[in-house]
Amino acid sequence: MSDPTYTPPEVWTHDAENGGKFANINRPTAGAREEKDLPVGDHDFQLYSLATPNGVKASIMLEELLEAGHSGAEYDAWTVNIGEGDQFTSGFVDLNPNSKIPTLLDRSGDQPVRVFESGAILMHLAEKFGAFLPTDHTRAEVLSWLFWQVGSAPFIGGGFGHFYAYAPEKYEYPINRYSMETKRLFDVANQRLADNEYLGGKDYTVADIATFPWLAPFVFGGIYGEARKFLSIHEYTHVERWVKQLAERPGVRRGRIVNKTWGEDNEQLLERHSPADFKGKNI
Ligand SMILES: N[C@@H](CCC(=O)N[C@@H](CS)C(=O)NCC(=O)O)C(=O)O
Repeated sequence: MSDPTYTPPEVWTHDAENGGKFANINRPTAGAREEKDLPVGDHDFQLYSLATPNGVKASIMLEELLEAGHSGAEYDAWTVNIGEGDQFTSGFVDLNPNSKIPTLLDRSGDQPVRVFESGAILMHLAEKFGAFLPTDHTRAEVLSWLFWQVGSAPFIGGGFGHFYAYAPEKYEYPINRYSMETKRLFDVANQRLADNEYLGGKDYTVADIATFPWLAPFVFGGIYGEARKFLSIHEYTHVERWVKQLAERPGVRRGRIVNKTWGEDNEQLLERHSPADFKGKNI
């Protein structure tokens, strides 16, 4: 049991036995814990990821680029099992000192380039291929929504999801705080999508690619237990319209299962190296 009268000590120390879902991998330090290289395939783009909401932003973007005819966006996608600590190998940390998926290695230019942070990956690919990020006066609006998403995801995942679904006990205060914030964020998107087909305006952009993976699981259910009901997600009808519309896109359908290691067999794709890997999958 947690102590409701807890008074923080003068200096915080790490308690590895706190019982939280990720207590075994969480530590207050950065850096590699194990010497191990990453696998590398044939394509210019190497994606190291897992099909979490942050992870599929990158695979959806790559599949959307391919769908739009940018054949140079062919990529190898490798599963990083974050529950087993793959993000703390020396190879991964060399690409991402923050030890989080998704992480991209771009070998298409003179020098290999590492890109970490999902928002940076989306911008890097959008600029490289000249797609899904306008260059006219609407660019700032799209970037505003992209950064809104990246900045607000921790309140939904690390805040609401953690305390509602993952914490070892239910604590009323953080659940109230992050439920309110998650609903407020849904309302922001709902009001925007009431008057606009897409978050950035009239075109589908990186802002939609970043936001869809976080909002869709609440609309369809299947994230954080009964969160859909608990947060009355059915109230956000414009978000629901937009989620259902985007879920039909072939690039979204493929990207969502890349590096998926759970669910039905025909909805998992542990590694992706070519379009043929989707054969027989339920997409
Ligand atoms: N701000 C980062 C967040 C990425 C992130 O939180 N990734 C999670 C999975 S969704 C992760 O790798 N967690 C592993 C860990 O915390 O050790 C981004 O947008 O790329």
